[in-house]
Amino acid sequence: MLSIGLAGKPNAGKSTFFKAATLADVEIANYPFTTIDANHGVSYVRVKCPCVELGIEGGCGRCINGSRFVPVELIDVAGLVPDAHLGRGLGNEFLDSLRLAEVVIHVLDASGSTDAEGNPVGIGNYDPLKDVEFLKREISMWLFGILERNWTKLMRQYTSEKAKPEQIIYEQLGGAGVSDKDVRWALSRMDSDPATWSEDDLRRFAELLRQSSKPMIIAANKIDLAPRENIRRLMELDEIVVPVSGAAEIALRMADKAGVIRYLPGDPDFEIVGELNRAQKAGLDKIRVLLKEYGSTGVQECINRAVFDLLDYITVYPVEDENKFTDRDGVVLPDAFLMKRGSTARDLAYRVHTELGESFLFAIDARRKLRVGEKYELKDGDVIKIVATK
Ligand SMILES: Nc1nc2c(ncn2[C@@H]2O[C@H](COP(=O)(O)OP(=O)(O)O)[C@@H](O)[C@H]2O)c(=O)[nH]1
Ligand SMILES: [Mg+2]
Repeated sequence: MLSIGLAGKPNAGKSTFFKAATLADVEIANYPFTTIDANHGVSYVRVKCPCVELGIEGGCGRCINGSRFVPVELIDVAGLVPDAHLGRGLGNEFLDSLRLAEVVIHVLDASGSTDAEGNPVGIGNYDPLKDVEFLKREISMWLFGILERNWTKLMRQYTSEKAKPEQIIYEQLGGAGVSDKDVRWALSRMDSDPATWSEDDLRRFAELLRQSSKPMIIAANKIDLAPRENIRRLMELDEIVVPVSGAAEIALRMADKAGVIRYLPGDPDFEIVGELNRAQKAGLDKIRVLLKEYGSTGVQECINRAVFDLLDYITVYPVEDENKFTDRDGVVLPDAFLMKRGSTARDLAYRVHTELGESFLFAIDARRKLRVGEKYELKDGDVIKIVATK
């Protein structure tokens, strides 16, 4: 499953975001579990289910009024402080939990009520823009540390054994969730031979590796408290910045679970359907004002933008019956797979089952009833039947 890391300084709101994003109603969670352990949970991207466009009567049973929730893993990385890569505040241990993450949501306290170390200082007394660069630096310096530890040895291997630098570097970084593609991309942006690099060059290289292997989106959290000026300045940055209130999202999901409102994660509004006391009503009224201003609480938007905008994934639906859009047992659109844009029909076959990948003959684009070959590039929302020799 695709992994998303939540990182940031202490008290920025990571655990609140984590709790909100992993608190799923039974209807949404057509996945067996939502909590893996205290820091690993299951969240969902929200996509438009093809069953609506395909005109499937009565819907597919796997979506809620056309909204489909596809599971992703969320990791709550404990708070990082400046110089975490040097081991400050248990830094390295926490950085290591980012190994699995393909993308990072930087949860940032946009209200300016916590200082660089996460200590409370009162709203507006710290400039949240100062936090934007710190996390990037910690992650790239963590990667730098892994490389630097063995750099001399690695370069000796490279020059004496004529081994390929991308291979040596990739092996050294293997555990940090850096792909060979990331290494090749970063190398292509350096203008000299690795054997001649200074320490500064190696730092620059580590930062390139970070950009490629741990791209980052900013969750400008606590918008319910934040001075509007802070949000405006954050939105002007050359980054993906999403205004967020993790606290509001928790309140809405709990109220939905309790049956007093109807709300789907990511919705721009909610409907009151149960009895509310005065305090609950006042709390929800405040949240409604926030939703009107920002369009949503931002939690779902962060997950979606991380997966679809930053990582460039698409959603694909394998079926066995291209006319009824079902599996063998008649379940309509049983599975939704997140795959990298550029993936092919054969990649999908492998994803369903190794055997299906190996015995692949051709595929059928079920929407167009069109036969396509192994190299066919999957499109977002494709419904595909794989035909194999066995
Ligand atoms: N007002 C408000 N408070 C929040 C929000 N998110 C988190 N908090 C509060 O900020 C504090 C730190 O939150 P927590 O999730 O524990 O931060 P972490 O250390 O990053 O995991 C707690 O008191 C939360 O209730 C939010 O969206 N709005
Ligand atoms: Mg926490």
